[in-house]
Amino acid sequence: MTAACANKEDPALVALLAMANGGGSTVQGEIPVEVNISDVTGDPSFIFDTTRNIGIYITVRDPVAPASGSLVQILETSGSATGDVIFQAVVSPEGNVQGSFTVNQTVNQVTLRVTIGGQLYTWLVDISNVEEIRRYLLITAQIAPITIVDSDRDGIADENDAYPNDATRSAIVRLPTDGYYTVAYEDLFPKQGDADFNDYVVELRYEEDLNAAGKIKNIRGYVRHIARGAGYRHTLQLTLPGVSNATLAMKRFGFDNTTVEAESTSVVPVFEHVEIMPNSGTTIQADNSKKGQTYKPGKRAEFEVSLATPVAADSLGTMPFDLHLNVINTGHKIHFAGRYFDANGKDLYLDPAGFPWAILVPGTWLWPLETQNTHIAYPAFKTWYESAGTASVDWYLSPLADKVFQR
Ligand SMILES: [Ca+2]
Ligand SMILES: [Ca+2]
Repeated sequence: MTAACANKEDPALVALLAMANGGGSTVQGEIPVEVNISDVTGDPSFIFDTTRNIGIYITVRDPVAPASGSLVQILETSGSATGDVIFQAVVSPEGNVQGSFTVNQTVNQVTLRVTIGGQLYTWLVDISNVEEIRRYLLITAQIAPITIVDSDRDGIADENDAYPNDATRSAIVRLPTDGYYTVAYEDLFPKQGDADFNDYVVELRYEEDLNAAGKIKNIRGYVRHIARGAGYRHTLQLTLPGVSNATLAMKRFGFDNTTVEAESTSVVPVFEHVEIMPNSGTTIQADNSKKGQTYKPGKRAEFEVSLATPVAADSLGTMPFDLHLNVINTGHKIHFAGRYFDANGKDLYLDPAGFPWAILVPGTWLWPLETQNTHIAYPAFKTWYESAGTASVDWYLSPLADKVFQR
């Protein structure tokens, strides 16, 4: 953490304490809880990230003991009443939960929901500039033991367990929570590209299965090749750092979207440079990057990685993990920035002007037409990166219609 870190004031605290004393309706229980908030804020270095990972450290205790069995959840509400669970874990015997979750940079607020002794407590958490949510919840009364229905005895009640009969998994986290990410590469690395970000484009979403401790047990990926505005040929590869002996189930579909062309299951001793999409000369029927061209979707793949040992989400990095382009013609691999550095600490995947060769954009992004620089096609793009990601955070939603490929 940087020296600039500071505790973040949270108006929800005041509201909570008021409600714990009998007012309001958010606290749906009778168990009084005191909250110590020490969220960590900071100013993370900007590397063109449109998502971020936020750490979560929660301790739940009653006056005499850790409050074992308490369930901690993070929900991305986005205005909906219930919201999507983006993190879930039961506290350890010591009363602790430690983990992380991923949100788009445009998300400024999440819901922290803690179930203590069968009672539900919710807090809205302002996550602007927050890198870690750190909260100490002290229950100021004795809790009467309650019985929960937990068929697989993983500590997560059936009603909150996405896999009520599988003790190795308890939650499904969808990334993004709605729709897809668009992942786009410039393929001339190490030469600077023309920044049209249409050389190789896929749409992608992941699903993570979390175990009761909030660690990732399985990862499913859904990928479709959607543009190739380039002369080169490529394959798409995935590295999951530190993951060994995982089981990979891969299914590849034809252009009709439904015919299974290949299916395999294998144990991957070291999960490095695992091929997700084969030669790009075989996976798309049109380059989908010229003005007036009709969009023709390419082939897609679905895969599931079952980890031999669950891992903490932050060990895999930000979205889209280490998904990288292998350029067949040049022999170069092109990674997202922020992952590989030389001996002097210089990022190997930022060009001399500080630009990456790979970007991830939430949603169905319209990539620039051939030779149309992203700066021109997206007028707010420059504002975004010149402000180190603090202004025009949703720059990708406002293209100039005649400068981007219309799908
Ligand atoms: Ca369970
Ligand atoms: Ca379960």
